[in-house]
Amino acid sequence: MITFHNHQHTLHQGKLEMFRGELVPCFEVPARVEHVLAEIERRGLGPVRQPTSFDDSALHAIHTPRYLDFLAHAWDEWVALDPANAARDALPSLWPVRSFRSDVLPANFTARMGLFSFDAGTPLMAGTWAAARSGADCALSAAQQVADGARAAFALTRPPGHHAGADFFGGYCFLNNAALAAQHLRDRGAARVAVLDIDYHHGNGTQAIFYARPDVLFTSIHGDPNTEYPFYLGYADERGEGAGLGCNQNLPLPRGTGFSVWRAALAQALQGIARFGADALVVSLGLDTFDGDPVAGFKLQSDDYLRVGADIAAAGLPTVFVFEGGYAVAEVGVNAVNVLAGFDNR
Ligand code: SP5
Ligand code: ZN
Repeated sequence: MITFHNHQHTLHQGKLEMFRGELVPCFEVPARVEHVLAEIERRGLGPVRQPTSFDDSALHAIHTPRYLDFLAHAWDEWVALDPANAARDALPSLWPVRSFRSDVLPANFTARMGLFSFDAGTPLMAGTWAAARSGADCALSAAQQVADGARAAFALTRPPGHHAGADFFGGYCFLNNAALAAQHLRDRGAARVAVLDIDYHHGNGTQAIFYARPDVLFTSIHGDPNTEYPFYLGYADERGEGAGLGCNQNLPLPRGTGFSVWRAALAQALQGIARFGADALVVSLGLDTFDGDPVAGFKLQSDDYLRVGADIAAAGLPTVFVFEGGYAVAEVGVNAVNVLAGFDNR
């Protein structure tokens, strides 16, 4: 399988995130991608290439103009607020919840940080835009490869993407790489595309982006939002709306779930994808379902990921894999490559 590696990912390197009233070291670190890359090379998974550059129009197919404009200039505005800000990451500290206006774009930068985000766990820094923009190119390059006839391709990038919506960041995500890949497959001729999200956390951004769309199925296996991040979306009764009704499938599972139950949910998700009649598949490949993950609660073991890849391959669809979460840093390379090799070797 070919991998598109984001050579600019190290430009995004958060210092601290808010957790239970304290700023703690970021879980989403550059070493995650370095471990996956090393394992790809060690196992001889296939060629590793730099992405090609895609036009901004691909971003505009998924994200709003005012959000993209905000992201591209956020760092400069943060430093303009106070020159001392150059030494610290930008984090939002207030949000327009119900009864506040979100139609007015405030001139104040702090107000715009809150308008375009949903948590205080996602620091933004000088290189965030460059890293995320190059990550979008990786996702689009992988989708292009599959549109051109490859059986599969892997976008190895960070920051991840599935929590980012049309106009908000959060959950360590800024641009929704999986959504960009799915839309690109649509634009290059796939009539129906399925997104299978197997990150531990519900892909609220991807779900929201495609919620009213009949041409993109979103299906996700994740920790029950009643107890697990991102909490406010991901329940089983969210089935899509309007023309997209029936094109959203959530399979929440309790914290502590092990592989046999998780695998049955995967079979259910793959049945939904077959029923939908997808021509192509995008997998949001989070590895935070691993037993040893520090921010999540499922119990998958490293060997299980070989079977995950083989089960996904059995769907028989051209497939774009997009790297998402997975914070057991030392094991994330083996776990990710097990999925990809399990897919390739089926
Ligand atoms: C892409 C992705 O996986 N984003 C996940 C974002 C989760 N952020 C909040 C995690 C909550 C932190 N819990 C820390 C537990 C420390 N023992
Ligand atoms: Zn996650």
